[in-house]
Amino acid sequence: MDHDRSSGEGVGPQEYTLIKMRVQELHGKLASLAPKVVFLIAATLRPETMYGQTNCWLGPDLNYIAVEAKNGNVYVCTKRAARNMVYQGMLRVENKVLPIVEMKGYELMGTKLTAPLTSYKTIYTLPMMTVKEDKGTGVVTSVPSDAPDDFAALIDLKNKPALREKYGITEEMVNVEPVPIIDVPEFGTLISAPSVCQMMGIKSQNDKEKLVEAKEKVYLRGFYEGTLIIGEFKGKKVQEVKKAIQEKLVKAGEAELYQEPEKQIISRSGDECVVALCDQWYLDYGESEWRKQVEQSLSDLDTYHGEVRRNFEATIDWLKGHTCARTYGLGTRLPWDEKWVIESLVILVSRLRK
Ligand code: A2H
Repeated sequence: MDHDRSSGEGVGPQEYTLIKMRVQELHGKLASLAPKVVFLIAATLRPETMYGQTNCWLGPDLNYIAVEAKNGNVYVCTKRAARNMVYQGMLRVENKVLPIVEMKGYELMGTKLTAPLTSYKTIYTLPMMTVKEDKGTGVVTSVPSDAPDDFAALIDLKNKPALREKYGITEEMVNVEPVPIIDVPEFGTLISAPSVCQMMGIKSQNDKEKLVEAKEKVYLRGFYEGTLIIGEFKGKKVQEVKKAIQEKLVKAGEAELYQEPEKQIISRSGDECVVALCDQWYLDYGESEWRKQVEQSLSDLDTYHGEVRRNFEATIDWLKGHTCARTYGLGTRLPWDEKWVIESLVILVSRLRK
């Protein structure tokens, strides 16, 4: 809860779609996992772009672990992501991270993967220097047609043989081209990310400032004005089909939903907080009968100022389920489920009502 945090007050959960990229052959550090099915799981906010995947990014110097998923498969991701997953019922063992294998990103470079929706039968893991350990799973799927970061990192590898050599990457592994998947009116028939990068003179992933600007341009246009030009949802607006594509991937067992704090949250005991899926009691503020009564009361009330009335109306409109109980602290026990204590602010409201 907010008052248990030493930093990160008000920070909420961020949902990602985890794309399951199956490892085709288990070599090196992953060899001991056979005969299990192993996936690198990439966190994305844009599941509708998966038609355009050309490769997978790992941070070469980041630490990764392999953990057993609930369904018996093995997932590869950062320890931090696994720590969120064990509290969301996604892994075999709950509430504790049990790594089966630990490895550095560079030990996984050049791994052959099978990814959903893309027309490339095999995609490879490649190094990207800007992959963050404290975001998503540390595994990033690459869609160079629609993500300037992905495009810039890919041209770096194509243009720099020394960089490829350092990580054992062959020319064949980077012999991929951005796939046109989303049509954006302003860019005409050009593919968004490559054309914006070219216009802005972006030549490498080191052009950090320009990349920030390019990203804003491409993402906003792609999301609000884009139309898919490939696959089952061809001809539909990106905004309208994003959810349907996400659901389709999840149903087919090709993706999972995952959440983590949208920014770092540290508890008063000094721990990094996770998003946990918990049982919880809610006050059903959105219930239509209750709402009608509240609206009636408000209409009978003299608020003295229109602004006050509008604030009440907006809040009544927005409030739906609101958590109302906690497991510790001072307070009154919930009469029908005594392991819970009624949240103190809720008591305050009921006293005010009296
Ligand atoms: B997105 P936000 Cl086509 N380090 O997926 C760096 N970047 C990471 C990451 C990490 N650890 N984990 C995820 N990401 C990327 C596709 C995509 C994405 C497209 C267009 C935009 C876009 C293909 N790459 O992101 O900071 C992933 O790239 C736009 C923001 O949580 C993920 O979605 O907003 C996105 O960053 C999440 O970034």
